[in-house]
Amino acid sequence: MRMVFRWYGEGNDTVTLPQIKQIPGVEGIVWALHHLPAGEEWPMEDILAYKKLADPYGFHLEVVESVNVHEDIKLGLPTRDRYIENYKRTIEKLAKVGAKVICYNFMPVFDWIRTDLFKELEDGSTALFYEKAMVDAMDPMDLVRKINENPDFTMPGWEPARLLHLSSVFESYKNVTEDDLWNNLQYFLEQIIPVAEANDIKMAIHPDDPPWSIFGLPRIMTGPDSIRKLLKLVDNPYNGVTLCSGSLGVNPNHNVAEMVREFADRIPFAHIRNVRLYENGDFIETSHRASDGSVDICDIVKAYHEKGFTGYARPDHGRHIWDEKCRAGYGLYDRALGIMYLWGIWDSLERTKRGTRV
Ligand SMILES: [Mn+2]
Repeated sequence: MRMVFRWYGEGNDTVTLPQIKQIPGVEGIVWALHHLPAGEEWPMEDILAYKKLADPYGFHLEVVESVNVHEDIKLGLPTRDRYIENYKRTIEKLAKVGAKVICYNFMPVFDWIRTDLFKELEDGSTALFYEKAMVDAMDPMDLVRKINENPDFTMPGWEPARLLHLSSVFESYKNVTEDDLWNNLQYFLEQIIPVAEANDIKMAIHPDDPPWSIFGLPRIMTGPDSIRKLLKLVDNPYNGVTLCSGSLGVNPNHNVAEMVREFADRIPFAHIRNVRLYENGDFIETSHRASDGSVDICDIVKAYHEKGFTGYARPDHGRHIWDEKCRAGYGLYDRALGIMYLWGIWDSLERTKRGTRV
């Protein structure tokens, strides 16, 4: 397990590289050029500027999250070919700074959805919260307004430019079915995977968050059946999954550890975090500790360990604790605690396996 930590870049993150350097066992940053709209080819000079920031700390740039997929590709519009070409050129450039994994998603319109970014937990910390009844009853434009009331940072997937055109994008999806979305994903992957393979970069799709349809939009990366289908769509080791225990874990029927055991050799990147589910379908993100949430983090780490996992892992999100002011879900403290919990499980498994000191 190779630990990495998401960082949004200079002036775009409250956490600093010197701070990340002091979290035990973090070897690289998970990064992206967040200022670019989806679909654009990433300029080499911007990529190199990022490398220049990471180099003094010895952090590698092997995990990129995300290179976003342009809406026209998801919609299967004729204009998609231009954006797919840009994507290929970006892959080639990323290979030049040592990228090994590109995380992306194929969710229409919205990236992740929550109804409260700072919901208070019993201990006074706050965390990302999803109220099912509210989303079910909500006009998506209300959600956009709500998100825009927190203008401190632009959120990945929620860029203002993108939200501006929301109603027209919604309109475009009116007649797009799940099958259409699968076909469009296949078209994309059939072109992208050979380029990824030639550049030794694994493509790792992130499951939908939450893994079900919202606002009547089709969603296809929702559980083990979709992962099986995805892996066969283009059956190549460079076509893989970012297995996110937090996204997949909000469906009480999902056993994420079993998914690790089934798909291990096609998981180049693991997102490992916990979430607490309520009977009414609501959920809140919790500490990583297994007993604090509904997802068995111990068994998930055990499954990775059994499989001899050598891919990358990140603690994904954390709560906001100790009065930290930070991006929602992306503070320093709780993610650092999460990493130490994951290492604690991993190291003890490693010691048991070797029957000796780690
Ligand atoms: Mn995730």
